[in-house]
Amino acid sequence: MLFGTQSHSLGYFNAVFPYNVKMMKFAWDNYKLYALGKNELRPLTKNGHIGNMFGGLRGATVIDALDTLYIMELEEEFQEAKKWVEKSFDLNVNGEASLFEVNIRYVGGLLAAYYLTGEEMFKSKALELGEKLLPAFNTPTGIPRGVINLGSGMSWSWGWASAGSSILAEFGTLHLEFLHLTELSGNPVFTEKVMNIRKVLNRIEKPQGLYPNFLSPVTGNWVQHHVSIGGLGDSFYEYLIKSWLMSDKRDAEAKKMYNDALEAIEKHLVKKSAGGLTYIAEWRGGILDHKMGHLACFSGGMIALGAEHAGGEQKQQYMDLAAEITHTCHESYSRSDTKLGPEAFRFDSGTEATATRLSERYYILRPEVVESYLYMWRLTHDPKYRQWGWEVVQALEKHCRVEAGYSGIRDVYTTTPTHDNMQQSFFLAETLKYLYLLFCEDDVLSLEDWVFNTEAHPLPVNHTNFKAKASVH
Ligand code: DMJ
Repeated sequence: MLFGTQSHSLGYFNAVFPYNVKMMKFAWDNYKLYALGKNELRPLTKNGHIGNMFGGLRGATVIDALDTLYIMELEEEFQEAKKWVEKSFDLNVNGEASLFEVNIRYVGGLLAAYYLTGEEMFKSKALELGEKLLPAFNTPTGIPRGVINLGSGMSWSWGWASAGSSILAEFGTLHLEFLHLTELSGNPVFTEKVMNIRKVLNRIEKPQGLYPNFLSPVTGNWVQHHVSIGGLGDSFYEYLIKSWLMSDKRDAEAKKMYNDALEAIEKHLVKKSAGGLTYIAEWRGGILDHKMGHLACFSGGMIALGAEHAGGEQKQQYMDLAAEITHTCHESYSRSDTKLGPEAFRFDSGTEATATRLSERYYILRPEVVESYLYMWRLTHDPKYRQWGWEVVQALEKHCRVEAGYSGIRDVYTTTPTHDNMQQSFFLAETLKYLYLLFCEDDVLSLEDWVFNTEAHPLPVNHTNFKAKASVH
């Protein structure tokens, strides 16, 4: 166990370190006080939010917070969360769940809690939940549908997804967790399901080498040619490079798919603005949309992580690209009045790294920009990444902290923002965890031994075999 046996040696900014822990405690204490057992806290009205993504499952914030509480050594709070999972987390539910969200938050959170603590209870709940996701794969191609009823096993596609299609970022973001489910259960079915997804993707022709975001689970053909490294596409690319890393660099197929995809992205989507900012545009049937979503800002970190393992000149080329994209994402923050970034920013009609539409000015406590700061810090040790992380901490305290927790804001371009009354569970899983790790020594959840799933839940690298109980260091 971590508690009581060690203390983290502090890095560069000693002051920030305990500060981040206090932020986590504040977020957790208020969730516990007003919303324990609901999925998320509404910090203005001081009540809980259930939402419609988790199919009747409750406690998204508890499961998402477990590993962050643990690594921050908030022992009492970790025990409270653990007790809730043990006594109150009910898996016998009925309702429409997002396969993707349940996998990344609940399965990922439970697996990470198991690997960090060795507590069997987390493992058995992860396996039980994993089993409930399997019927979503009963389609002609084996590409899962996006929505599943966890009680009946019925599954269907999102109403908004064109022509009954499945979403690349959703069916492409199961691999890490499903490999661990097989490892822990001895049941090959989980690995078979995700390897089949890979087979379908390898077989199908890619326009200009790019992966469109919508695929039919019936025919196995692309439904629409919209390509994005932001929403709808994002974590598919992330899971390719992380699958290779998690396999201790043995899964050569994943590495090749990642390299090929990144090459196509670089060729067709990476652009430079008149003001010299590098960004990744979206692609609609060959036409570029000069827009980057906040979600796309994870890519600085991903490209740096991949560059680390690229050979020769490519390593520097990708490291430069990663640094430029992270810089652009930082600009999207520093050009706002709150120093927090908008949901999407554009590079057209004289605009650079700024939201132009009212509907894109909000910030919902998302982690992607600080996620890239963490990877860039770990891989370059350029102190500016810690400085930028500290700016985010200050901005969160100033604009998002309210009496009973942290809230998203509706407009990053005003210093008197309106709050959206929602403390997202990923704020505790990701934003606060990445900010904390940014100020830790590199051996706390080292990048050699752990990969973070897309909700920042750490999963161990398969150095020899997964069974060896992992330790945080
Ligand atoms: C999280 O649930 C995950 O990071 C996911 O990959 C994207 N959306 C949110 C955070 O913004």
